[in-house]
Amino acid sequence: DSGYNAWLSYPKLQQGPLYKQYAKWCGAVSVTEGGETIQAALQEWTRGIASLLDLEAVSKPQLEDFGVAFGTFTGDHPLLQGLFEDETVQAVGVEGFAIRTSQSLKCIAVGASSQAGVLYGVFHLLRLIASGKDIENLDEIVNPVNSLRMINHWDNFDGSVERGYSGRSFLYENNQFTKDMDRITDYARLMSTAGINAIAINNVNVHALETLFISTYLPDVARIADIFRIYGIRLYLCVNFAGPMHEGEVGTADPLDAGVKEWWKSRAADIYAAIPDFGGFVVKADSENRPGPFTYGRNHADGANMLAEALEPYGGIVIWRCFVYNCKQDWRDRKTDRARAAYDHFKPLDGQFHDNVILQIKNGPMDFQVREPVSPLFGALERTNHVIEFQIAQEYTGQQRHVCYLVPQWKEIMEFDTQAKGGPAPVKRIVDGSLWGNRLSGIAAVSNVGNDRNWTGHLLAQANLYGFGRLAWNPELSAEEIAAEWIALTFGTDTAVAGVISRILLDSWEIYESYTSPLGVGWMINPEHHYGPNVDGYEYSMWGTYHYADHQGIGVDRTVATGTGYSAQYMGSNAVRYDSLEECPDELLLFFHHVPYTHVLHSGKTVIQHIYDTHFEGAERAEGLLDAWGGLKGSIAEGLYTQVEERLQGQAAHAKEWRDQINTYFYRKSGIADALGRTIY
Ligand code: BDP
Repeated sequence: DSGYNAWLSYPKLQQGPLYKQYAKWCGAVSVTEGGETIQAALQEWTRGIASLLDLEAVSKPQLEDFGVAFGTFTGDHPLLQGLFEDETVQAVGVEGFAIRTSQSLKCIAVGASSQAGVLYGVFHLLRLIASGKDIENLDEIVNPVNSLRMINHWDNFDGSVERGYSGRSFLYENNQFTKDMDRITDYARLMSTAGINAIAINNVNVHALETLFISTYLPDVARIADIFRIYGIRLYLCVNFAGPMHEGEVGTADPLDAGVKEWWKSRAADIYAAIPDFGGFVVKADSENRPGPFTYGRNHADGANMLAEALEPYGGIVIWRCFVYNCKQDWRDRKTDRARAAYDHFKPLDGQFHDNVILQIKNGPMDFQVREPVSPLFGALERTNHVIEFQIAQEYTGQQRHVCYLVPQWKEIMEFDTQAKGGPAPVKRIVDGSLWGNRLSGIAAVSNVGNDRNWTGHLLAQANLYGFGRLAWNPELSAEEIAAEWIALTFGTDTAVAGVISRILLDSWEIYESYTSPLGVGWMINPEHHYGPNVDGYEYSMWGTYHYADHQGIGVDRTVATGTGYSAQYMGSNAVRYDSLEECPDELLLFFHHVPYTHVLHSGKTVIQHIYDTHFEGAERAEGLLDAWGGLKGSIAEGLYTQVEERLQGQAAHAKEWRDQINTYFYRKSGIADALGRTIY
């Protein structure tokens, strides 16, 4: 009841025709290959079947009657050899799988090119069963669309988690690595069954002791990598660009210095001796007070390429973050614009990065707000590997005290047509590498897990973690489909229960947006911890996150004629649309334009009335989420029910706080009364 098993809960299925069908096929399983990943797949299968069907899946070398068989194509399984013809084998990529029901052979077979593919395929079959799908006629080839499907931990060695909302780290405590390898194993199971194949285990802000992860603490890192490997996951580390200086060995971190290059090369040699399949480095440089190549008058390509050379002999990669901006800007200067920064820094360097460098670009130009336009770097980088970065951790979207199912937001971003290369060029086709033919590509996201028993604090935030993995695997899945999968795997197949939870999830982003910062302007949160309303929290600070509200109007002028010119970083009609007050979509109006409160939106409402209406409605709808959940009492496990109920109670109350602060602020600034005469203080 704690939620610990998450989407590996395998809720018991009801008796009935489908149950009979499953029981017929799942009573026996045949696996002939050794290897720890295959064995992990077998374990997952027997565990799943035992729980879903209350059935012991008897493992035998050869099936005598109906059963399931799985393994790699090059393994020695006679059934698999006979069942999958060459054409199928060739169509299955390195991490993909084929799954087929053969009535004549009385077998459901899962075949793959790699052991990891087998694991993905086995879980696919478990998911079909848990979701109540027919398995009599399966015939599918499934390959992941994105090659890198990555989770970034922001865990610190002291056990804290930067922007962590689910307790503390389960990787470290008191500057020591965890000894709880069972939890690491369960974590790896969760990640791989969601489709994740890469995890960076430490914070992008690398502190002094964490610089030793690539030296002193390598044996500890290797122990985690050993577990990840079983589940098809490569381990990555965040490194400090000034690493060579921290240990006092080299007096500089200049990327063109021979001593610095040597230092990184010898670190790489040590790492690969300990972890032969080490993924590579993730780097935050010259950003928010982190060291970087700028100190030495070098650029980001110099910095990234130097590290790339060190990793190249081993097939390692450098993931270099584009979250680079001036966090000490003068707030009185209306021409400086943080939104411009990533493009201004990295577009001129396009084509200068080595083949084993990937740029990691946050989905929007600012910082994971509830609403932002898509980063204009997508589409603009023609000759550089890059991935998109999402934030599963709900830093700005309710910190896992509010429910905010982010898959719809990510979907919208992935579908955005950048118009690159003459278009259509949706972000999903850029990050999967197909538009520009990138060798390396994919999706990364900041993790939302911690040592809370249910991993994510808010039970419903598990849907974001699962959903991220699934979307990275296949961006064509809809937010509804992903929610349905997660609900079935977590709560079972009761359609009434599923209907309620699905509605809560699917409405939640819109609801959260409606009672927080309006019309794409963002922020309005308390400085530092970023929770709760504070309209002017960052207004006169140096972080570059402004709304410019005065008694006449609000919004950031990012137009070409009178503003920061940010709108011109987009291509084609996107640039025109965002730049134009008439055409700019309502939900992004205040991101691009400074307007009077009386400006009329496409919706027909004035800006001020929109603010009032959405905030009244939002708080009411937050209350409605609690009511909806209340209807599930008695239909789902008590422990799961109460933990969500508590969070939804908190959300409903907090939404009112948001409503009142935002509405009051703008009522006082504008002096314009609510057209519906509701009380605003
Ligand atoms: C911001 C967080 C900060 C991170 C930074 C980053 O507030 O804690 O270090 O992003 O992505 O959202 O590097």
